[in-house]
Amino acid sequence: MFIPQFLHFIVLINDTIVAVSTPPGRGGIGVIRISGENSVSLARCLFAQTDSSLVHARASLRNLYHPREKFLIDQAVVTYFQSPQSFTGEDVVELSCHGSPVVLTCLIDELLNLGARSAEPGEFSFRAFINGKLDLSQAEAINDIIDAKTFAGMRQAARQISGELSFSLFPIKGDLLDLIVLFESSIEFVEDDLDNLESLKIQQLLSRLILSVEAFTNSYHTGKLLKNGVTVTLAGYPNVGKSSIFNSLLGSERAIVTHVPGTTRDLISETFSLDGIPVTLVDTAGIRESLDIVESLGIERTRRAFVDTDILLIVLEAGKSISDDEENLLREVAGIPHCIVINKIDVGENSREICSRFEETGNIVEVSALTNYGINKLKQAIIQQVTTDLRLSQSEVLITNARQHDLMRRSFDYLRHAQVSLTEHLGDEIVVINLQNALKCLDEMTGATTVEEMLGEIFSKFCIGK
Ligand SMILES: Nc1nc2c(ncn2[C@@H]2O[C@H](COP(=O)(O)OP(=O)(O)OP(=O)(O)O)[C@@H](O)[C@H]2O)c(=O)[nH]1
Ligand SMILES: [Mg+2]
Repeated sequence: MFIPQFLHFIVLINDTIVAVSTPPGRGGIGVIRISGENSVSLARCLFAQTDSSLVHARASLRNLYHPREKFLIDQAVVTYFQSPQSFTGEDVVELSCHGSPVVLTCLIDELLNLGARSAEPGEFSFRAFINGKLDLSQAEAINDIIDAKTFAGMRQAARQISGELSFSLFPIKGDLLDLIVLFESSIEFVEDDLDNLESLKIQQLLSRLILSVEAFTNSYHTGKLLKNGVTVTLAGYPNVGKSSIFNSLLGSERAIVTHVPGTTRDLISETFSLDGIPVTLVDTAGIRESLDIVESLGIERTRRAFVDTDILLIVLEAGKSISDDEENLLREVAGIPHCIVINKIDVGENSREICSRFEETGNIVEVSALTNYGINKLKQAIIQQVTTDLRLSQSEVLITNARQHDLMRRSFDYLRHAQVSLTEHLGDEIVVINLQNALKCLDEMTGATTVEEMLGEIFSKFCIGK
């Protein structure tokens, strides 16, 4: 029978799986994880016959032997977790060996010979989900914490692993369920028509629910930011000091700086962390009319970089008025969130023209890349541009992936439809269908109701051994 890739491990859930859970290569320790009903008997094939039996949640130092040829392979700390008190909910044995690829490969080969199967990517977490040890948002957060690029991203993922997202959804789902029951009973028992007071209460409850779901939906902006970060691109006329600012922000002499206009020809990008947010900073070729073929190609790339950026830092030079080229650039990027950076403030005054021109928007920062004056202020301006309320990331549980966001947004839409149907008296049946759909979306967030195809997609993104 042909089994689609994503259903492979769903079908073969009863066998015992094995994988190396630590990264490839040499290291202090390499961990082999075995999960399934034969875990203990498989592990015991590696022990000396006289070795004592495994005790739940106790680590013990053991010699591991080749099962057929009986030579010693390694000494390892062996830990056993008895079903259901394990990560996967099944019997799990972990062999913490020396981190040698040869040792690990030899042991894995022998465990496979003895009848274990190589785990698929994410299969340990999938089994934990199937056995009720984790809900879907917790399982996704395991991947997030492994992939976390920043401290803030790690904190968010840790909160989701502990189940905070699911926990925050409970009251919303509870209220939604109450509403559904109320409407269903009013449909079933016509004489139980809702009186005015009850109608008002329902309207209020529905408005509250909409606000809560909307807040979750909107939190994706910050959640995505903490997880994936932002792209910040420097733009401006040649020689205004873009590469110098690039280096100052990074705190390293990454880009070449000279007094020759047109020094930077290609895009240069580096990633750094700004208050816990991963920032990809891009230096570009200065924009001007150029007959030089290399410079023109660089300018073309600069323009393409504008499309992919989240924020532009438009660099102007202190003491100079805005040139025609700069006017064109300002027009070109008018729709992109940006911040005006006046560089070389050590040698020139910020011109009155620039001050009055950008006074309204307020996003001007004066810096000197030469002396580092104003660079911290520029960092703050970037953060402010990125998110108006970073405190949110510290105090709230956020939606951090596209799947969760899509479900939240759909739930929000259904609730709004329910509200409109209610105010326009389109009938209780229509209201209740919308409420049920809204609840279904929230259930899918944690995997209470999820199609198999979706499960395959989520878990296949995990690495092997997780
Ligand atoms: N006095 C002063 N000079 C600066 C400052 N920032 C940069 N410069 C000088 O300005 C010149 C150009 O600097 P770059 O950083 O290469 O300018 P750029 O905008 O990257 O130039 P292109 O790559 O040609 O587009 C260099 O000689 C820098 O030393 C500053 O804040 N003050
Ligand atoms: Mg440059």
